[in-house]
Amino acid sequence: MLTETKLRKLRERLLTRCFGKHVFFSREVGSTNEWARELAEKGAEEGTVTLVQMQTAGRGRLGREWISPRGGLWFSLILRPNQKARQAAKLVFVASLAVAEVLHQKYGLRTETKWPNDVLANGRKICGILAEMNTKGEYVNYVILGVGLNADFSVSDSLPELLKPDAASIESELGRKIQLENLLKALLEKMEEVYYSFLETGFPPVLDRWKLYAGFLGKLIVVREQHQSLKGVASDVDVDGALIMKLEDGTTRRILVGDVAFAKRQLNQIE
Ligand code: BT5
Repeated sequence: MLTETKLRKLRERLLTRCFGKHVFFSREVGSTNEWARELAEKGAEEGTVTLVQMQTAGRGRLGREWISPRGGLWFSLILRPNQKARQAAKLVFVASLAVAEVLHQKYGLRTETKWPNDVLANGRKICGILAEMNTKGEYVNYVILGVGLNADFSVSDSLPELLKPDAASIESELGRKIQLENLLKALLEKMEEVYYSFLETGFPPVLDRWKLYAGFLGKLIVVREQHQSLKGVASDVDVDGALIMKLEDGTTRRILVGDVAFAKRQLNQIE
């Protein structure tokens, strides 16, 4: 379990320029994204992290709930990229790529990125990312990048019945506990490396790396938008971060906001 002492030691070993140099830690808060937003409003600098043992009001996208029992890695990162909002919206890919790479490289998990904000392990959701933004005109004031990673708890003991079939945790996949502070260290280092690559060389190289993990590409999926569902093949993610879908009638659709689920039946006629 994460403790103040372990985090103090972690800060001495952390190989980053600014990510995690300031870590605000608590046993329990409502949402680390909300806590980070309050700090950002007071001027907290880029790289500041809020981290907790458990959340009582963890949130997902579109007002959904994020279940955050003890043993998970629940944290948020404050970023202040000097960018337009449209570009900064792609930061969710930076975080999901970092998580997919770290879980694969450090623990050998078969990870996948799933558009727009999920990381899967062995086909089930192990991590969700919530990016929230505050803007000044066209430009970003700050971005809060929230990472919810099911780590040191067992899915069957700690998540509600409804979520169990589609959720994974590191403990359930590996059959053992890990050192959460070492995972946090690896994640902050990877996230910073990918973030600077994004700032210096732009989104396309990050997207190419992200696509190496994008197991949903080429598969038959159902996308739920606000008012409708679309079925078709996920053919690509473009340089704006939009999902490109080839529908059953042969037309192509570009989707900016939605949820992807895998369709049960694979259609041969869609190439
Ligand atoms: C997400 O939303 O996947 C973003 C989750 C971000 C959580 C982090 S934790 C740290 C930071 N502070 C916060 O308050 N939030 C961020 P979305 O794509 O909307 O997925 C939400 C859906 O995932 C829910 O409706 C459930 O179906 C499912 N879900 C909830 N908790 C889960 C869990 N622990 N593991 C797997 N699936 C879960």
